[in-house]
This record gives sequence, C-alpha cells and structure tokens, in this order.
Amino acid sequence: MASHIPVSLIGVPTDIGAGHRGARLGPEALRIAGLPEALAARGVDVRDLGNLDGPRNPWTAPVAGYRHLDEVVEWNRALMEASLAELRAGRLPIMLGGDHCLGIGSITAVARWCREQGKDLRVLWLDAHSDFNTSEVTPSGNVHGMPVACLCGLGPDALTRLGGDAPALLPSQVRQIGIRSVDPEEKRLIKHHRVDVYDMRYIDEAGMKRTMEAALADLGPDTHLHVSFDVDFLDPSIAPGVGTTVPGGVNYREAQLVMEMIADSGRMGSLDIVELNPLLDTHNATAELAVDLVESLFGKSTLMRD
Ligand code: EXY
Ligand code: MN
Ligand code: MN
Ligand code: MN
Repeated sequence: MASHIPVSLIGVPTDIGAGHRGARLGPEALRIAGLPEALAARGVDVRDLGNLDGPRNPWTAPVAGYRHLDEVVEWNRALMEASLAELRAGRLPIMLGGDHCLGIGSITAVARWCREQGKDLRVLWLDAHSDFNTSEVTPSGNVHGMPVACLCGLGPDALTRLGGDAPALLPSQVRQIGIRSVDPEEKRLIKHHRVDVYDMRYIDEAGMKRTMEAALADLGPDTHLHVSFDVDFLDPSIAPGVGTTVPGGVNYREAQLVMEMIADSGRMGSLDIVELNPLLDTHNATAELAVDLVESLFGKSTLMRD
C-alpha cells in the first residue's frame, strides 16, 4: 500500500457563499458516509479536527454585488489559518465544505505555504462552473461563483489580499475540468485571463485520459497539487445532492479515472470537498460517492495491476 502523508480533516459548516442553504451540513454528511474510516483503511494517519466556527448565514440580498461579504471574509480567514497550521505541521489538509467560496481561504493558505517552501503550486478545479465572476458581472452576488477570480486578484481587497499583498494565484496555475456552465461576462474574463479550461466538449472529444494527461502535464518534483473538488462536477444522475446541478457532467467511470490519475501523479498535497448539500441528497448517496472518489484519490483501485 502506498504511504501517504498524514491527513487533517477540517470541517467548515457554512453555506455563506451559496444560493441555496444546506451545504453547511456537508461536513457531517461526509463523516457519516465514512470518510475518516475510509482514509484510515487506506493506511492514512487521519486526524479529524472537527468543525470551524463562524458567523451564521443572514440570508440577505447582495450589497454592491456581494452577498454576505463580511461573513464570507470571516469564514475564509478562519479556514486559511487552520489550513496553514496543518500544512506547516507537515499534514495534508482536507477541507470538508461548505460552499465553494471557501476555496479562497483554503487555496490562499496553500499558496502561502508553497511560497514559504519554494514549491510550485498547481490547482485542479473540478467543477461544472468556472467560478470566475466578479461583483460587476455576477448574476447572483453569490461568492461561491467568484473564488477563482478572487484568488487571481479580481475581487474585493478583503478576499484578494487575505494572505498578504500579492494575489494567491496566477491564472496560469489553474486547470479547470468538467466545466459546462459559464455566464457570458464570466466567459469573457476567463478568456482574457487565459485560464486553462477543459470543458465537457473537450472531454467528450479527447476522452478523460487525454484530458487528464494534459491537465497534469509538466508537474515537477516540487509541484504541490491542490485539488478543489466541487461535487457538482459530477453528473446529477449520480450526484443529486448539490444546489447547482448542471446536466451533462462527468460520469462514474470518468470521475474514478480523474481521481486515479491524480493519485498516480503522487503530487496531491491538499484537497477541498465542497458544495455537497445533504438536504438535496437521496439517502446520503452523493456523500458516499464523494467518499468513494476520495478513496481513489488516496490510491484505492480495482485494477489488476494493484
Ligand atoms: N455562475 C453562477 C453564479 O455566479 O451565480 C453559478 C455559480 C455556482 C457556483 C457553483 C458552486 O460552483
Ligand atoms: Mn464551484
Ligand atoms: Mn459548481
Ligand atoms: Mn474508489
């Protein structure tokens, strides 16, 4: 069995950036689906740090293009600090969301740590959405539609400067996979900033194997791979428990191959699991599927070559 660096689970029970309430229940659903035990069964030293605390969701309308900006900042600051402490302790943080606005805190921590260590950071963004809106172009004001833009320096100072002076990421460090819902002005921004997007049309034409080979090309020995797994990446027929389902997503075997090829790279150093909404799920099936896929990220495979 492959050896792994020790893992810390950080629950972040909030839907502060989402357009539906319920993702705040995601961390418990993942635990009930057996995430800690599944990792332990892979031989991983896993420590569950429990849940972070933060402001309640006031469920108010957008102000100047953002819903709940102050609360979004507070949750992300707490997460950044918690993740950075685990990285500095030599552990691999798994963030149990929570909605995808939390990618800002999680990845800002990873970017700071990579700077401290002189490592290259690459982010794999597994999602139906590009999450590259800004307050000027967002159709909703929901910050879970904005984290990649914020990480690349487009957004309010309180989020783009969460980790210090420089933005956490350059657009060239991001690879997006599974994309099939992008707002018109968001698409213009994505193209302008040249984010590397492997959308569903690309996957249909090239197949998942070639897609992942392209997305994982040129990883070096010093590359830290952060995987940000939005559960709506998956097709809604297998993953109904999300607030923003988009048809035509990644199927079961494709998703397994994605995770297996990431595991084969040996470079994953941090992970987000976000947007799981147990209120919309059927008998926790989406949470169980997420756990199954995380097992594959940690090297579980049904292949004979094992
Ligand atoms: N693009 C839409 C918006 O900005 O409101 C929907 C965003 C959904 C984001 C989901 C979680 O990845
Ligand atoms: Mn997302
Ligand atoms: Mn999404
Ligand atoms: Mn598996």
